[in-house]
Amino acid sequence: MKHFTSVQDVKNISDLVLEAQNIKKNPFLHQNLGKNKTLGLIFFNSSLRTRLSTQKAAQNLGMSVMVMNVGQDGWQLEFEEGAVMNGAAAEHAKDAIAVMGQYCDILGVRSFPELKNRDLDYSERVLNSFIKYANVPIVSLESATLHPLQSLADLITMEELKKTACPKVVLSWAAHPRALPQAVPNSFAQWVGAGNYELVITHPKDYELAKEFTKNAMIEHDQDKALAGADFVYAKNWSSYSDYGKIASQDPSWQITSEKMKLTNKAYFMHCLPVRRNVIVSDSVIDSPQSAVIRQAGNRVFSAQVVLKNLLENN
Ligand code: SN0
Repeated sequence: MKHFTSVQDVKNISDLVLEAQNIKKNPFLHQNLGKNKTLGLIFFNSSLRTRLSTQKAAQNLGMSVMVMNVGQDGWQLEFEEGAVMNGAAAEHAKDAIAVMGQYCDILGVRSFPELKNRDLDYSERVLNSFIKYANVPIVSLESATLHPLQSLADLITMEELKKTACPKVVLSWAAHPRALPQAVPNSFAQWVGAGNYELVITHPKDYELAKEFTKNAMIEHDQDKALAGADFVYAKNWSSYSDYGKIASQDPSWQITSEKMKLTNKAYFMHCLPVRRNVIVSDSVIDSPQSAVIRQAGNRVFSAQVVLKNLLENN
């Protein structure tokens, strides 16, 4: 593994999940692997779980960590090649990123999409600038289109909880007051689609995700039909991909409630968090014993740790 930005950077998903499970059993086994190595975590956007879990994972490997909120504390960066920099941006990304690479052995970066220009967001300009200019391994901490550390933690969680060899996993859209990225659902569909699961995605019309990520999924617009017999229900809002970045529906009936969970095979409820309670999911579901959200968040440490371990060993 040279960088970690999508499932495509992983040779064998089940081996990686198994290795993460072994790390979970013995998190301090490799506490000297990262000695004298520095991880830089660069945030263009807010974070709670990603920041803390990745920091903890690095500490478990003996690394030291530097965190910077470039969105707030840094110079405004220019990403355009050849720009005449007489505007608001004080520094070109290629200079700033090359400098960060001088201080760090691995860099993690979070850069959400702007949800205005689809081609620009899906070109992953910020993430790819880090890969191009940092000269060190790059870990995506959620890019414009994908959130691989979350998806890996989701797979670790489902492998812990599954009761059958090939569980039915339902990714359900739910309404939200704001326009959110497609990164979490794209990434979840990509990872689950590559594993041993039956994946069904349910959403209102006009919420189709980019086909490149959902090719191994069945799309079912009737949420009740989709939920029937599910072993895992993964709720998430996303904004429209076709009418890019827009909210196409505010229909509250997509909320995951106890009634809907009754249609499933005593499914576990999953969400990446942060979640809008009683909008995306009712308190009765997220506070029930079937809720896996805290376990998922806990597994973020081992998802980050297995990735950092591999990057330290191979670079
Ligand atoms: C982000 C998203 O990609 O949907 C991060 C999830 C890990 N979520 C949000 O921005 C939620 C913001 C809100 O107002 O609920």
